[in-house]
Amino acid sequence: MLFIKFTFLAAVVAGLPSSTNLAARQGCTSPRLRKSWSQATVEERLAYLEAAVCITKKPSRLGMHPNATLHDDFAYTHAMLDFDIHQFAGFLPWHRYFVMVYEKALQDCGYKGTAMYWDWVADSSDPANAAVWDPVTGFGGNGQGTENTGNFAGPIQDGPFKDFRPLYSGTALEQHGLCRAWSRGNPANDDKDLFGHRYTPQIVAEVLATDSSYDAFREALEGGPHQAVHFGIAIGNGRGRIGDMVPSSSPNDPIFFLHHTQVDRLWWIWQQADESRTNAYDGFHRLPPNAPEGEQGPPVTLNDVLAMRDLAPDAKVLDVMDTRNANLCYEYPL
Ligand SMILES: *[C@@H]1O[C@H](CO)[C@@H](O)[C@H](O)[C@H]1NC(C)=O
Ligand SMILES: [Cu+2]
Repeated sequence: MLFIKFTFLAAVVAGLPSSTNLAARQGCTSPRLRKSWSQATVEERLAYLEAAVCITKKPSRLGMHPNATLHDDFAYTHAMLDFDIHQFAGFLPWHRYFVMVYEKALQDCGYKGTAMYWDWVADSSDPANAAVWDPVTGFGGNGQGTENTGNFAGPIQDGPFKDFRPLYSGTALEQHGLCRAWSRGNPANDDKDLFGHRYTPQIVAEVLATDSSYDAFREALEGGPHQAVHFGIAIGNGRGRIGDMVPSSSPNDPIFFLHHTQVDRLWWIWQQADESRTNAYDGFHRLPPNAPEGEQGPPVTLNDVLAMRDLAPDAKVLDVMDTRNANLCYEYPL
């Protein structure tokens, strides 16, 4: 406990002093506002969707397989790095950078706006009827049936991604129709309804109230509401076949990026609560699964690398801590 406290302080002290934060902000005079999907205009939503479809048709940057598109690159990179980007401190900065890389890809497809978020907290009492699932101004709805074989079941039936066929399941080749299996797909699971009961305003307020350390907040968010949304969209009927939002190739489903922009927003809100949280970063690296039980990896630092393989240049944790710096330069509505 004492050690955790110490590394928390050390991480804060090792961070740039706030005068340096101010200098880094000089290249960002008018940060762009990332909107909630349901608050955006129809024109803004359609422009986003058009660019998101464009990404599913562009050639791959990685060149892993002749069938791969740029969208597949996102799923593959995320799946390759699975162990290095989840269940430890690096989860939040890595996904912040990943959303940024996707936002740039949208803009390369002619989109003039920013990443948008699905505010699943606001929709938690009735997630199945959220605006994000609209067949025309959204991402289409639930999958149906068990048509796909292999790991997936329930290809989606409507929306702009109806004909999109993601190439990967994890890092394995398994081209399939994009699948969703909402948790209420099973009559026995009706009470779960996309697991909305696990990301209510009360639950998320408790997560945001975590003030013991950065990593305690990260764990509460990642293992709580973040995970519940993935499962709610794709854990389905519990017969061993699932939708795309659950395996490590979860970026297969374009809704992934709205989900993770919301996760990023919650971290941003947590950071806003106290100036010292801008560079608050602590916790430990993971050790490989075969490491002796109870052993921890080395402490994380703000100089840790955020790897993007061949999708985009690597970054450092410090590069993405402050969304008001010149690289990121965005905000959320408070
Ligand atoms: C690649 O696409 C072709 C044409 O759609 C398809 O027949 C083939 O099975 C795909 N390959 C893989 C590995 O999915
Ligand atoms: Cu992830």
